[in-house]
Amino acid sequence: MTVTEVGELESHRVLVGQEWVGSLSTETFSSIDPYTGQSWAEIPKCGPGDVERAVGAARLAFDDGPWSKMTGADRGRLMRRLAGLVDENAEELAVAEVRDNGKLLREMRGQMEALPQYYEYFAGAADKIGGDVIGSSKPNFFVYQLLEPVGVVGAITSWNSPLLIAAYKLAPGLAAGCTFVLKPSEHTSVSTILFARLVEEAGFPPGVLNVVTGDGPNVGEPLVSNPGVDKIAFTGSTVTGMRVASAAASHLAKVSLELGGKSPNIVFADADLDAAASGVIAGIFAACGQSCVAGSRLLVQRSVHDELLSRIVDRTAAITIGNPMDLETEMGPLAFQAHYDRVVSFVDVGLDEGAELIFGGKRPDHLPEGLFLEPTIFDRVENGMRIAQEEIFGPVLSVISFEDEDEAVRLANDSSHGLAAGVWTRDIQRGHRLAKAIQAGTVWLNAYRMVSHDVPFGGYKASGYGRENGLEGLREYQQTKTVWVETEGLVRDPFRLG
Ligand code: TXE
Repeated sequence: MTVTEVGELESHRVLVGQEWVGSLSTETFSSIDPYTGQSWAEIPKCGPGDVERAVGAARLAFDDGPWSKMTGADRGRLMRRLAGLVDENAEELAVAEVRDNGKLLREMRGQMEALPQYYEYFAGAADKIGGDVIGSSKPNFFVYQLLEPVGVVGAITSWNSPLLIAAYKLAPGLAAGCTFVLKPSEHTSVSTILFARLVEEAGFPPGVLNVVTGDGPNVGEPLVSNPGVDKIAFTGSTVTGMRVASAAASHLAKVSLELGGKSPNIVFADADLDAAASGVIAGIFAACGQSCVAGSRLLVQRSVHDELLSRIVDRTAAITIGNPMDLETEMGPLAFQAHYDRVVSFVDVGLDEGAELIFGGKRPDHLPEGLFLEPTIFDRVENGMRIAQEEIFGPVLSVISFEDEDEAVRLANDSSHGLAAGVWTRDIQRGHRLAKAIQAGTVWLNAYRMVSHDVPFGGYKASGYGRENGLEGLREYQQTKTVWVETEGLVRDPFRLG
C-alpha cells in the first residue's frame, strides 16, 4: 500500500480465531491523526463479550488446536515467514503508526526495519527449547525438567511504539508455544490490525493470535480479569500497571510489566561533551520524549554545567519541528490531545516550583495549530520537584547539578522509577562503578537509547518487573515441569516423604 492509499479513511475489523469479525456491538471509534487532527480510521469498539470470544479462541488453540501439536521447528518456520511479510510490508506498517501516534516516519521506518529481527531471533530459539536433567541426590530416580509454554497470554500495549512493543511479547511467546489475545492502545490500533493480517497470511493456525480493540475499562480490564488467561504481558503507565497486577492476582495469572521511567542521564566533567550533548538530546527530544526510557533528568557535574548546557541549547535550537512524514523533521506532534494538555501543564508546574525555563515551553511560532510543543529545558531543578520525579512523557528536560560521584548516585537513585540510565565519562572504572550503583534495569555507558531483540530489557522499582527480549525474555513465556522417574521398581514406605 502506498502512502496516499493509507491516507484514505479505512474500516478495520478484529481477528478472533481465524475470522475477521466486527465487534459484537458494531460500534466503532475513530483513530485521530495527531498531525492533521482528522479521523483517519474507524476501529471496532470491542467489549467484554468480544474479549470472552477471543480468549475462548486462544484457549482452544492452545489446548486442542494444531498449534498445540506443532514442533518448535514448525513454529519457527511460521515465524520466519511472518518476519519476511513484515519486511515486505514495513512501509505500510510504518505509515500507519505515524498516522496513529504522530511519531516520525524516519523513526517508525527504523522500528519496522528492526521488527523482522525480533521474529527471526526467536524463531531461531523455537527449535532449541530443551529442558534439563537434574543430578538428583535421591538414589534410584531419574529427574528431568521440561520447559513448557505458559499458556494463553493477554498482551496489552501502549501507543508510543505499538508493533515494537507487541513484538517484545509475541516473538518470544510464539516461540515458546503460547497463544495470544492482543489489545493495542485505543490511540493506535491500526498497525496491530494490519500486522494480524500478516500473521494470518503467514499461515498461523486459527486462534494463535486474536486482536481485540478498544479502551482499558471495556477491553483491557476484562482481558486481565479473565480466568482463561494464564499470563498478562503489559506495557503502559505505572498506575495502570498496578491495577493490572492486582486484577491478574484475582485468578493468579502471571504478570510482566514494562512501565514508566524518570531516567537520569549523568554527565561527568571528564566526558566527551559533544557525544554527551548528543546523547542527552537523543534521550529527551527523540520521539518528543514519548519513550519509556526518556532521559528526562540530566544530572550534570557542576564544573561543566555551562559548557554542556550551551552545546545542548545550540543543538536544541536547530531541531526541525513539523510534519512527521517529512524525513527532515526531527520532532513531530505529541500523540493526542489529552496527552498534549498533560505535558504542557508540566511547564507551569516547573515554573511554579521555581525551576528556570531556559529553552522552549510553548508552541513553536511557525506552527499555530496542532499538538506541537517546543523542546523544553528547565535548569536549576531540585530532584524533589515534581518535574524531576513524575514521568512527563514529553519533550521536557529537567537539569540538576551535582558536585561529585556520590551525589550523582544519590540523585540518580532518588526516584520511584528504575528503568534506565546513561553515564557519560572517560573514566572506565567510574563507569563500571556507576553501572553497579544505579538502580535501573538498563545502564548505558557513553550511549543512550539502545535496545535490541537479543538484549534483555525491563525495570527496577516502579518501572515494572519481568524482562523482555533476549533469552531471558523467552523464559517469561515458559514454565518448568519436573518429572521424577523411579528406575528400580521398588515399593516405598507410603508414610515417608521422599
Ligand atoms: O497508558 P495506560 P497510556 C506512560 C506515560 C504516559 C502514560 C499514559 O507516562 O503518559 O503512560 O499512557 C490499557 N486494565 N507510558 O494512556 O493508560 C490501555 O487501553 C487493563 C509509558 O497509553 O497505562 C492501553 O492499551 N488495561 C509506557 C494500555 O493499557 C488497561 C508507554 C496502556 O494504557 C487498563 C506508554 C486497565 N484497567 C505510556 N486501563 C512505556 N513504558 O513505554 C488502560 N489499559
